[in-house]
This record gives sequence, structure tokens and C-alpha cells, in this order.
Amino acid sequence: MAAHEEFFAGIPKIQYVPDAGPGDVMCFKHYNPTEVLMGRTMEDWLRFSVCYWHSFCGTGADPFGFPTLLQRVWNEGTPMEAAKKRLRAAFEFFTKLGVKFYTFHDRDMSPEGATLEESNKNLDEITDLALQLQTQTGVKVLWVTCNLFAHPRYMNGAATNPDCHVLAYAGAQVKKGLDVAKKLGAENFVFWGGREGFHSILNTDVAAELKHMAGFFKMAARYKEKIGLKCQFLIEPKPKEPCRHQYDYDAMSVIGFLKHHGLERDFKLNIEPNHTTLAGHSYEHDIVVASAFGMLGSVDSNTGSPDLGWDTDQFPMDIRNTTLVMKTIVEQGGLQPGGLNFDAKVRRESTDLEDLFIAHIGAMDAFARGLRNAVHIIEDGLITGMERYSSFSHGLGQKVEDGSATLEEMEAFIKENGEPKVTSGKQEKYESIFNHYI
Ligand code: XLS
Ligand code: NI
Ligand code: NI
Repeated sequence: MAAHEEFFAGIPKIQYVPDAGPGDVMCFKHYNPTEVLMGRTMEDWLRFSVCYWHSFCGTGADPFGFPTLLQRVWNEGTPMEAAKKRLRAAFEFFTKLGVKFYTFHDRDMSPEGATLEESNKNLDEITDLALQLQTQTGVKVLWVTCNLFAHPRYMNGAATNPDCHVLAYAGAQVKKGLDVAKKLGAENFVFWGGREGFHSILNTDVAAELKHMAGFFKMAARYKEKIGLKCQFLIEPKPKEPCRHQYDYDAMSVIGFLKHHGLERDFKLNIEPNHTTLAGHSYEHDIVVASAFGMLGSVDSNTGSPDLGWDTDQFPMDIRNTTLVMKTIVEQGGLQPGGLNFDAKVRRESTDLEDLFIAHIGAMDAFARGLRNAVHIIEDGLITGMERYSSFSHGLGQKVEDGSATLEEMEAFIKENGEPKVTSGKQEKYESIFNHYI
């Protein structure tokens, strides 16, 4: 077999060098994959994944400017040639970086054809190569998703399109996507409803669209069952962009939708913090909310620029944020079969090939530090204890906890005990303790 082109020549496998200096950005200073924390390796707690669409399909083009990332030679050639080169480049990158998972959309892995049959044929050919590279390297698919938002046919939505013909196309595409998930052994399958929403309420039947969306998810769940696909289904909330309003607004809206339609056993959530902040919440908010319902399945670990208010998909570098996220993840016992997927792109001004490494290494180190911090916080127990809730551990509080209390008992309790004492919320105390660990 002919030796294949090396895309990242001169970049060796990235090593853990804990005493490296501040200027050394091409090594891990905190991420030590085999180190065990609270009974699990760092690699298993973090389950990092590289995303295909930003890191291997991105060109740096934006609505105001042409491509800037001109060193991405894997994007050159016919669409099928580029698809194969891109796959080889990606696997070289995963291996050198030491990341065990990747994520992709059907249409960024292989080009869309003129017909569904042609698109499927392209996907078969490219996923044959993907399977071969997975076997050679041991890198696995964290999740697959179908791109149901880029093609013009989806301009009015996919599962919520007013035209059933379009919904059917989306269904056919998802059927193939699920087959591909099975073929490649994907651990999860994501639905991101980019155009499931509206720009004007005047031309939108919200009740009908939500019903169609639920029906669409049920079809997917049934097909998954039928083909014996074992992966976890995930919905990724986002409040807006590209739609003015999207139905999967945030974690709480999606959980409500799933429970309303009896879908809560079939789906969990893939939370992207940049979407959470677009919804007007704090960075960690939806991760905490999804986890509170036992529905945090995976994380698209990125960050936005709150001053811009767009989905800028930057690499997560803020240790406060990663600490809060990892605290939630460790407290729920990990993310498996989900993981931390870098749905993030280097800035279009970060034009060197090594910037792709620097970005991932920096973000992985930020999460490794977040993990170490979270473990310290949990082990010390100064924040997790929260003595504010102690009244629920006995007497009437206990009955409220187990759901057996009545309003009559509340009344009797107040007649006997009168006004509650004023109790300090101690916010600043906990903020000070938290800062100690950062
Ligand atoms: C877009 C979403 C998208 C999903 C996958 O904002 O983050 O990239 O993660 O379709
Ligand atoms: Ni995402
Ligand atoms: Ni996004």
C-alpha cells in the first residue's frame, strides 16, 4: 500500500509534560489521560471528541469574507477526493492529539449527491474508509447527526416543515444516518433542530409543527429499535440562529417537550454552553438543569463571546466554566456514553495548521484543570454539603421529600411553630470557597 500523505508533518504525538513552561503550548500540562481521579481515569471522565465540521470542513469563510484557512489542503480536489483526504487528515490529527472520539454530520463526512440514492452511495463509500481508519486507530464515533438545515429544501424546516414532502426527505435521510451510526458503532446520535422553529408566527402553525416533530422523533426511535441500534439519542437545544425562534429553546423546554410526548426514555440532551448563553442563561445553567433531571447525555464543549451574542463556537478556555461543568458531570457519575465534543472552531485569523492543535490542547487542559478542581471541591465537601437543606432530612421535611405531606399538615405545623427563622443564603461564602479551588 502506498504511503499516505502526512498532513501535519513535523508535529509529533502530543505528550503530557506537567512542568512545561507557560510558553509551551504544544503539550498537555494538566491532561494526563491515564491518571486516576475518584476511581476513574482522566480519559474516561473527559471522553474528548473532535468535531469534523469545524475542524476539518471549516475554511474560515464567514458571511463577510472569503476562506482564510488556506493550509487545509484536504479541502482541495473533487468533492469525493476531498472527502477521503479529509478523513485521513482527521485520523492523523485524532491520533497525534490522543483523542479517542469524533463527531460528524452525514453531509460533512461525504458530499450530497443529486438524488438521495447518490448521496447514500457517497456515504457508503466514505464510511467504508472511516470504518477502516477506526479499526486501524481505535478512534470511535461519539455521535453522528444528519444535516437537516443546510440544503435549500430545508429552508422552512425539516421535521417541522409545512410540506410533508420535505419531512419525508428528512426522514429518509435520518433512516440512512441511523444505518451509518450502526455501521460505525456510534455511541450516540444527535438531533439539532436548526430550522425547527419560525421567523413569523403569522405563517406558522405552532401546534401542528410540534406534533409533527414529536411524530418524527417517534419514527426515529422505532427505526432504531428495529435495526437493533444501541446508541443513545440526544437532542441539542438552541434558542435561535438560524431561526428567530427555535422550538428546542433550552434544556427545560426540551425536557418539557419530551415528557409531554412520552419521549423522555428515548432521548437525553446534548448541551452546548454557547447555546445556553444565547438563551440568556449562565454558561453552566443548562448542564446543571439537564443533569438535575437525569437527562444530561453529552456536552458540545465550546464557548461564545457574550459581548457578540452569536454562536461563535470558540474553544472553551475559561477554568471557572470548566470547573462548574466538571463538578456537575462528576456528581452525576460521568457522561458515558456521551462525552465532551469540541463543537468549536479556530478563529479565521488563526491560520496556521498548528493552531488547530494549540486550540484543542488548550481546551483539553482547561477541562483537565476543571476536572481536578471539581474533584477537590467534591472531596472537601465544603460546597456540596449545603446545610441550607437540612430541614428536609427529618420530620415534616422528610414527608415533603417523600411526597406524603398534605396541606393540612403544613397548616398544623405553622400553627405550632409560627414564623420561620431568617436564614442566611451564604452566597458570598460559597463564592469565596469556590474561588479557592480555581
Ligand atoms: C449548531 C450546532 C450544530 C450541532 C450539530 O449551532 O451546534 O453544530 O452541534 O448539528
Ligand atoms: Ni453543537
Ligand atoms: Ni452551536
